[in-house]
Parts: sequence; C-alpha cells; structure tokens
Amino acid sequence: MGVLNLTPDSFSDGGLWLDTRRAVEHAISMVSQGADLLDLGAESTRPGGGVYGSGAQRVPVAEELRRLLPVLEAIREQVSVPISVDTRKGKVAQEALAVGADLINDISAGSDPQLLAAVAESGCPVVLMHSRGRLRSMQRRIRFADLLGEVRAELATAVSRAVEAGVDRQQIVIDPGLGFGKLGHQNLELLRRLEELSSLGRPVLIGASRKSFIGDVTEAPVDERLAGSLATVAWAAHQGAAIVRVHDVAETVQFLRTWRAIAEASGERHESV
Ligand code: HH2
Repeated sequence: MGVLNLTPDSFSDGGLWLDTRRAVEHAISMVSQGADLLDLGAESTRPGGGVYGSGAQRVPVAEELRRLLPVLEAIREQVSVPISVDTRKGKVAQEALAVGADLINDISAGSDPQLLAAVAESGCPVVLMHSRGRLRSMQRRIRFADLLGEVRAELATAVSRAVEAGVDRQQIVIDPGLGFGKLGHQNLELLRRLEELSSLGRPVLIGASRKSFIGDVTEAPVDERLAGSLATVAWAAHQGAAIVRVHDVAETVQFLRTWRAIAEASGERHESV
C-alpha cells in the first residue's frame, strides 16, 4: 500500500504532494513501481505529546474534502488499483466512496458511527487501527499491563462494534497502530509478536514506514529511514501481515519480491514440457 499524503504537515512527506498534478503523478508512479493499492490521506494524524510536539492540527471536514476529492477523482480516472482513503470522518468516507474510493482506512477504528454506516452501506473493506486516547495526548501516560493481550482485545471490540453497525466481518482488516499511543519498545514488541493477532481471524495491515521508533533505534532522521523501514517490512511479512503501508514503494516491492522468492525456493527446476 503506497502512501500519498495530501497534507501540509505529515511527519515525513508533508507539503510534497499539495499540487494536484504532482500528487497524481506520484500516485501513477507508485502503481508503476508495483503498489497493489494506494492510501490517500488529507489529514495528518501524527500524535502529539511525544516527538511531534503538540501533534497534528484537526482538519475541518470541508478542508479535508477540498484537499482530497479533486486528487481522488483524477487518480481514479488513471489507475486501476484499489484506492483507500485514510480518514476518521464519516462525511469524508461517504463522499470519497461516492467518487470511487474502494476502501476506508480509519486510524480511530470506527469511532464515528457515520463512517461505519457509510462502509456498511457500500459494502467496501475497512481498516480498523488500534489507538488509545486522543491524538493530541496519546503519547503521554502510556500504560499496558499486557501489551499484546490488550491490543488484541481492543481490536476485537472494534471489530464487534463495526459488525454491529452492519459492516461485513469478511471486509475488515486490523492494524495494531504502530506509533499511536505506544512507546518505542512496545512498537518493536508488537512487530515481533504480530502473529498473535492472527487469532482474531482477520488480515493484518502494518504501518511502520519511517516512523520515529525506527529513528530511536538507528538515530536516523526521518528522510533516512528506508533501511530501517525495510527491516520492519521483513518482520511484518515473516509474521504473516497481509498489507504493508509504505512511502518507498519501489524499494519495498523489490525487497518483498526477493523475500518471497527465497521463501518459495524449492531447489527444484520447473521446466516446461
Ligand atoms: N500511520 C499513519 C497514518 N495512517 N493508517 C494505518 N492503518 N496504520 C498506520 O500505521 C498509519 C495510518 C501515519 O503515517 P503518515 O500518513 O505517513 O503520517 P501523517 O499521519 O503525519 O500524515
């Protein structure tokens, strides 16, 4: 999943794709590099209270739609891969689905009933991501007694809430929400033990690309975290993640194709008869 942030303030690529023409070119280039789906976001969600100071500003619905819709419509005309929209707002999800978005990626795991209603009505897939508390303050007072157990239980609750709202369980993807209300070592542990989320019976998405816990380990600045990001992709793939959400598509695709070729290598030659 290739990330396209239509925001002035995203933590790693804020302001890069504000011009519609450039944003569309970038989307097309990610698809030609091998992205199987795209994720368009028009509101930064970097949490406050930690490395990002006061965190992202909340964006009104009208502004989020103004940033999103023209680019979404233009990309829809030119690419055939599924397009995801990264939003917490029901109204934005509804309008995006109406102009051709294929799935909704919600970092608040369906906190807006209108979003779940829009997803249920369209029958589209939805990503429900784990987080705790409010974006502005979630990096303060982080407490887990049983990290994996609590993340899994809270994701199970989010899945049940979505199903009660009419969302098809088979259309739900879950995400432990790396960097959202977790400390650096907790993000590492979630990656190492990712397989334990498989008991929820839903595919897992991982978004680790360029995040600050990679910087904590490597001391690399945000624009020099590709190698660290690829290490997270390796762990995610090894633990059975279905989708990795990344900024660097070409490098990730090359990495995963090689990784998979090794995993599938049998040592036998398959010659056509
Ligand atoms: N991370 C970010 C945004 N959306 N969605 C899911 N499902 N999982 C994630 O881990 C995730 C996400 C944050 O990354 P980015 O979009 O690059 O930054 P920003 O929120 O500052 O726009």
